[in-house]
Amino acid sequence: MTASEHLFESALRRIPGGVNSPVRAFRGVGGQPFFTKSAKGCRLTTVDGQEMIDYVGTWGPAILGHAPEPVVSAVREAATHGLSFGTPNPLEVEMAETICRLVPSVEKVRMVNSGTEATMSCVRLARGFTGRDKILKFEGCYHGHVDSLLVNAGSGALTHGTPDSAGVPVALARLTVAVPFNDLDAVRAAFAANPREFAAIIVEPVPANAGLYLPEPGFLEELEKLCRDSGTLLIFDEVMTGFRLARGGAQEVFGIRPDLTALGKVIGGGLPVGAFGGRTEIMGQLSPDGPVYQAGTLSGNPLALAAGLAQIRELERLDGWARLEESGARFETLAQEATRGLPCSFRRIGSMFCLYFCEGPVVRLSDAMRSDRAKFAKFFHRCLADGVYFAPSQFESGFLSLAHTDADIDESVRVVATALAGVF
Ligand code: KE4
Repeated sequence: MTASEHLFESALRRIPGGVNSPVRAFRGVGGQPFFTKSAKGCRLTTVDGQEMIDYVGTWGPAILGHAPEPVVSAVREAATHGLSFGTPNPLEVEMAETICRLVPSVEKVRMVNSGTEATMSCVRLARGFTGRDKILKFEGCYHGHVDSLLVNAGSGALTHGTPDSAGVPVALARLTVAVPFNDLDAVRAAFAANPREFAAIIVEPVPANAGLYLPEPGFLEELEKLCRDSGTLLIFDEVMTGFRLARGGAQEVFGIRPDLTALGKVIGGGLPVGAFGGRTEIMGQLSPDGPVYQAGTLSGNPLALAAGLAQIRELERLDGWARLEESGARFETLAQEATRGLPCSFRRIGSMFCLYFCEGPVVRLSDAMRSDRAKFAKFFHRCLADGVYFAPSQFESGFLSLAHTDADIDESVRVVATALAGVF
């Protein structure tokens, strides 16, 4: 029995599914998860000493690679001054000013401790600000395990084939309308059927929890217009894309100014952080100024903010976004060569990518669901055996980091090509 197998056997006795987050259980690909002993740069090392090139990057935060020196030393330094104060601290001001500088649609921002808290707070705030109850979301978009948003969700909710979660009251789920992404007719029909009843549209501007697909030209702009014309708020869930696709995230790439934005992952540098923010008049509804309550013991935690600020500082110093685009383009060129003529399709934006095991365009969930999950699982395990770790589900995105060198990328695609030869 390997050390990972022994640990998993113990984990199963005390942790549901042996994991603290469902997608880690490998249910989407079969087999058992490995246990990580350490992570540095673009590599993970398992408790059994296996080293692998990592394209999950702890689901997005490790944009500089794992344990980057500037982030580690910032956390170490912060820890010498205390771990948590429960009072305002200077880093909160610096982080708020940094987020507002980088994401101009965010005029005021509040820190929380996860992406789920960020989107949950955006929804409650939108309902409080508009006085409306209904939410429009898109099939396959995942916004964390928020009751109102676990309807036709993506990510782990998809992997387990239960798009709607048990435990979510039907009465609450009924307030959430889910339509296909990139389907403006469906959006317009939903608005017509619920005139001036939507508090908000919440959307992943680049859906990356059903693999990865892109907004078609004009789609996001039309959502912005529909919201403006109906007094509905536009919420961009940039927990994954924020500070990754560009300095100012997807909203900078696509030139959209949402009313509220949910953030996370990169701004925590690997420590638990989320954030939500937007127009001053909306954020002014938040307690203690306004009637919408939201709170958190560890919100603005000094270690998490020290990590996030160090990570953002390093990204700006290196102009990391330009370098990530270069690495992404290299990876894409090589991956397209490796998949040429095969019934699969590779797509990428910036440092995010996905290899679907189906042919033809993928522009919404129903397309992604055509993917051959058995073939994906075979591909995943062949790559893993050869030292390349992709997300253990067809319905996730892959991530490049600044720690992935050209040699790492070239080696990875060689492994991909060999794995594909064994699948087809
Ligand atoms: P967290 O609560 O997991 O920090 O963030 C939820 C969330 C919100 N919005 C988007 C767009 C997200 O991608 C996420 C979380 N992403 C998943 C990966 N698909 C986290 C991995 C997991 O659930 O273990």
